[in-house]
Amino acid sequence: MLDAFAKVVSQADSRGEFLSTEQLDALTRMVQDGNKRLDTVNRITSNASSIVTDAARSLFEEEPNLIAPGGNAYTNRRMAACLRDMEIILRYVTYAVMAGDASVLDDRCLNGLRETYQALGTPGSSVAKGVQKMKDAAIRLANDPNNITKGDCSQLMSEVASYFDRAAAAVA
Ligand code: PEB
Repeated sequence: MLDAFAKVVSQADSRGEFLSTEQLDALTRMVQDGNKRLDTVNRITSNASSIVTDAARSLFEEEPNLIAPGGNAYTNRRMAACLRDMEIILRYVTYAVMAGDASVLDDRCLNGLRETYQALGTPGSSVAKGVQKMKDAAIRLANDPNNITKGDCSQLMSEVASYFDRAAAAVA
């Protein structure tokens, strides 16, 4: 598990070189925008349960077969497992945003997830759709200009989006 700082250190060390100006500049920008990152993680974290349940409701509206008898989220046990999975994925996305690096998400959450869903007979494409719905809600929340110092968050928002896209692509 790496963060943006450890990542460049390890890359430079593997070449036996000092940190490059480009690497230093990128990290400087990350530090300068640090409050935006912390606010984003805070907003997503403190709204996690509604992000999960709203996305799940919307998914089941679009794919009612999932909650019909015989569906992959039918019975309370499977429904609970489904909501839990979405929460786990969202939690690892917030870790990746905090770290500024996808490796925690890759190593601890996404690695082998597709195979797990295949073995369980859980439709990965539906999980991916749920993840995309969480992405839309998370970006809407994080990018809300109300009650916060206004600034350009476009780069950070595309980074946040990329972690959700990565999770969706890993299971679709
Ligand atoms: C991944 N999910 C399930 C299981 C595992 C995971 C390992 C099997 C064990 C169990 O049931 O607890 N666990 C989960 C995860 C990590 C982890 C992400 C990462 C660290 O450790 N069903 C649907 C939807 C979807 C869904 C499409 C969006 O209809 C999920 C939610 N996951 C789902 C369901 C089960 C499951 C298990 C329903 C139970 C499957 C079953 O027992 O039939």
